[in-house]
Amino acid sequence: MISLDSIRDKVHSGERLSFDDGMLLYRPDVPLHDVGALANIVRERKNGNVAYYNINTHLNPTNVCVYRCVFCAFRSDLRSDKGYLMSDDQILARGQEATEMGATEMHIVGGLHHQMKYDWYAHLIRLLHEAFPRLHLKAWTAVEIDWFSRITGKSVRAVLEDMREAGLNSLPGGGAEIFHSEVRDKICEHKADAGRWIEIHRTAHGLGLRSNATMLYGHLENSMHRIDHLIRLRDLQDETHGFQTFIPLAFHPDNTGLSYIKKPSGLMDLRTMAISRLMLDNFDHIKAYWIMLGIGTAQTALAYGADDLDGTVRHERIYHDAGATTPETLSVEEIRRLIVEAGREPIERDTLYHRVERSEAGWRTGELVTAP
Ligand code: V47
Repeated sequence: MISLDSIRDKVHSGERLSFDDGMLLYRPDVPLHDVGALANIVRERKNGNVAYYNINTHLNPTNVCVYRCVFCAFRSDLRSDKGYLMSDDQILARGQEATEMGATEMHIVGGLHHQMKYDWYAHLIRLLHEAFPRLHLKAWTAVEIDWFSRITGKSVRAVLEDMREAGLNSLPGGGAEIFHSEVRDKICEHKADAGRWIEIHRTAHGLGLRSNATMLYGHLENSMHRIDHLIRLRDLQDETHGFQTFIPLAFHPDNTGLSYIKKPSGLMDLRTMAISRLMLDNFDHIKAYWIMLGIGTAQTALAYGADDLDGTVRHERIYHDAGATTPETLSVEEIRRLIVEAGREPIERDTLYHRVERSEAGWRTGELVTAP
């Protein structure tokens, strides 16, 4: 018989939680504090007293998109006043700004602009890589890789190889949304389905590219869909060990096709963070993306299973178009203060979780950060 006690025993002995365990943890009569305390045990076991951050920036080269995901406030039609497409000069200026502020990573995702050819997407990776070779380019979700494969007829593997040759270093975790077709068919029926998303990450991992994974929650899904999503990710991680970080993403309803839905509560955010930490026993890192959670909840999440706050960010549009009220950037001092206040030791990492060491001369990456 499953109970909180049987789950507690499993966590203490390092035994994997089942689908039914995950479902029980979502039950409202199971105290959030207990779920958080269990997640904190796993976080501590994997990452000690450390919490990570990086210095990064976002680039969304266009918001014009062929898809109409109902949860998205960022996309635009070509002829809308809101639609934009960045020029090479604008893109290079962003790289310059990132380099001047000491960023180690640029997170690049955007719309699928039907008039832009595959070559443009590869070109902008090359442009940035050649001009700023030290900037890690974490670019293109699996949905974008799928689109490139569709418009060229190339295999996913060939697209990933082209992009890597152009300068791509890893894949972000977006586009996963909710895998279960009961929900996916309602929120983003046109784009890459669950099987395709997973196949693309499997292929990337097979090529030695690391990636992240996300889950968009707080819209039409229920706890069964969320636990199903986590277990599909866990299964792939067992196979490839290519995921670095899992990022639960809270739905922001403003300006979307689901604006009648209320944003998930802080309690739901913390419960999902904790359950993610507990279910994904083979992921090293769980990220509390402060842009989306809000600063207070992200800081609290460091006691509910999260060991990473993402970075300084800057130029984020996807969440701000959907009503996020967080600032567009945080300084390194602010991020470090949030971590210290939460009782953790702040460590700057690069995208691949090497420690970053800074001096007057600039920055260099040190050893791989591993569990103590
Ligand atoms: O795939 C879109 C989500 C994702 C909304 O890999 C929305 O390090 C909430 O994946 N409300 C993109 N969410 C962001 C993303 C991400 C973020 C931070 C770090 C990393 C990483 C990846 O944002 C999309 C979608 O799931 N999204 N619209 C919205 N209205």
